[in-house]
Amino acid sequence: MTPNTHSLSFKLLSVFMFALTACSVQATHPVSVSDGFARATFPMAQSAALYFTLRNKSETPVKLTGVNVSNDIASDAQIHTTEMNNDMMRMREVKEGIVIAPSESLSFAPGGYHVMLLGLEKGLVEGNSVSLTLSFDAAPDYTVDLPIIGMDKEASHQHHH
Ligand SMILES: [Cu+2]
Repeated sequence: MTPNTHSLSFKLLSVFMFALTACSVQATHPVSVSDGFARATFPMAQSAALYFTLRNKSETPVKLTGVNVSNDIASDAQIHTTEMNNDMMRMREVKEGIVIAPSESLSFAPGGYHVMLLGLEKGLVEGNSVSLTLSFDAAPDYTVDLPIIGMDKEASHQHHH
């Protein structure tokens, strides 16, 4: 190893160590999460939807394999997609996961992909937040806090499961 490459790798190592100690794993994670939110629900609501945008910053595909919330928020969290089926909007659980291509974004938004919370312990209250953990095939888990914003009164379509 020449002195030059040695000092370069030492620098890279220092940067890596700094990232590890100064921040959490999120700084070096191949996926970033932005624009996340949940809608407030009625107090007795059984389900709620979470939305966010994922971006794969790496040069290899990354697959979102699962989602999880703590049991004191909901008994289950699932990846859902919304499909038109004979003029009916239907939601389907995406058990196979979703691949995000390199440098691509994946939006979870009303009318499309969303994370569905099932068996809500209590309604989601505006101003609070939901801690959601995302799991990937080739990257560590990523936990993100999603703010709960006001109910969407006009577009409020109830989810039936
Ligand atoms: Cu759903």
